[in-house]
Amino acid sequence: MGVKLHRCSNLWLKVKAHPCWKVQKALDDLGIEYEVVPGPWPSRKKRDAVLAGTGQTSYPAIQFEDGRWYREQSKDMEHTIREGRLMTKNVRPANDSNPS
Ligand SMILES: N[C@@H](CCC(=O)N[C@@H](CS)C(=O)NCC(=O)O)C(=O)O
Repeated sequence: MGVKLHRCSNLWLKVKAHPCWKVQKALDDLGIEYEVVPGPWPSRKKRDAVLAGTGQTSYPAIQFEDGRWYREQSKDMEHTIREGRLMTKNVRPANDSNPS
């Protein structure tokens, strides 16, 4: 199934300057399988999932299959994806004291 792309619901806005599209296009270009999870727009208050996962309310954000999340500025996320480093973002920190 791949990763989940949590993004805004303006799915029609496909221009480079649009943060969500920038990241979605990079996933497309790299052939990374993903599921789009459109969030509520514009209400930040209803963004419970992305807030719980990333500690903030902006999109886009990526959720890995094991439930971990990745969120940076969209331009940095794009670079990460295009450089083939997306999966390196799904590494549990060395000091994580709650392994499962
Ligand atoms: N500088 C941020 C901007 C992110 C951003 O504005 N995302 C939009 C969706 S495309 C959003 O969540 N806007 C509404 C909000 O911030 O509540 C980035 O590039 O990641």
